[in-house]
Amino acid sequence: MAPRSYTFSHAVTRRPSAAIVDGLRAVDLGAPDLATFMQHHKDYVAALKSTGAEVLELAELEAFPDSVFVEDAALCLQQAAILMRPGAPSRLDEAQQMRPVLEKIYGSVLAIEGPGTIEGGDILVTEREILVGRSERTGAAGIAELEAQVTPLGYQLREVHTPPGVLHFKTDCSLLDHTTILATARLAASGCFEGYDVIETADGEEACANAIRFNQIVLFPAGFPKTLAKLHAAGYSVVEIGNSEAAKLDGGMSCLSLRFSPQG
Ligand code: CIR
Repeated sequence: MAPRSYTFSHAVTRRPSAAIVDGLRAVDLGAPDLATFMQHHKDYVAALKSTGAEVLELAELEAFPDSVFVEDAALCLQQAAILMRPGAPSRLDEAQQMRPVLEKIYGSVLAIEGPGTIEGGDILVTEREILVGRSERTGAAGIAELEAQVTPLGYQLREVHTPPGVLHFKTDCSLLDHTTILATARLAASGCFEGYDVIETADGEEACANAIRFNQIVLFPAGFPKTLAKLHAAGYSVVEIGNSEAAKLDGGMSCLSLRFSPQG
């Protein structure tokens, strides 16, 4: 059977809007450039499509500066899509913007009702479990609500910790295959990947830990040669995508899509 954690028939993306200059960021490294962001986004969508997947490209949403980062608004599993409840107040209603899109695909959707919060960037689905990192955006109540929704679907959820000062759990890690995770040394040192094989990002290249395995390829941010060499040496087929503009808003490869193979 095809691995459900990295085999996808579909993806959803949303075009960046001019409002990205108002996107949230931990450190101000300057405003992202829309034209460059759009080019990177185009390359990203083309890479997803190159695997044979169907990509639904949603129109930009000026009212939500961070809405290009669609991953935070929902968790898409084979059997169900679950709308998240983002912890950033300016992003809370992004989940409702995603509702009609996912209802059309899945027929109906589940939702985190609150009061807790949880963002997709803190959720790593592997072949054997769902890891959720507690963070500034994702708290115990949100995680408990998600657990109550995914347990009946046959998933095991494990709560872990996003490192302090790191936006999301997946800022620091990615799934590469059934048993292999790409992670920063600081996250791997927490012991949360016991039982997995870990490829650590090279020293000074922590910012490339957020990649995605999507069907036969790994989408990986451009500009991290030492870690790229490690992935090549391990036999992965890597496609580099420019990420300079998304990175100014603490975004990376996973944030830019929802990935799924819905099964009715
Ligand atoms: C935010 O702070 O919410 C956005 N500027 C970045 C979101 C990145 N999303 C992700 O890691 N899943």
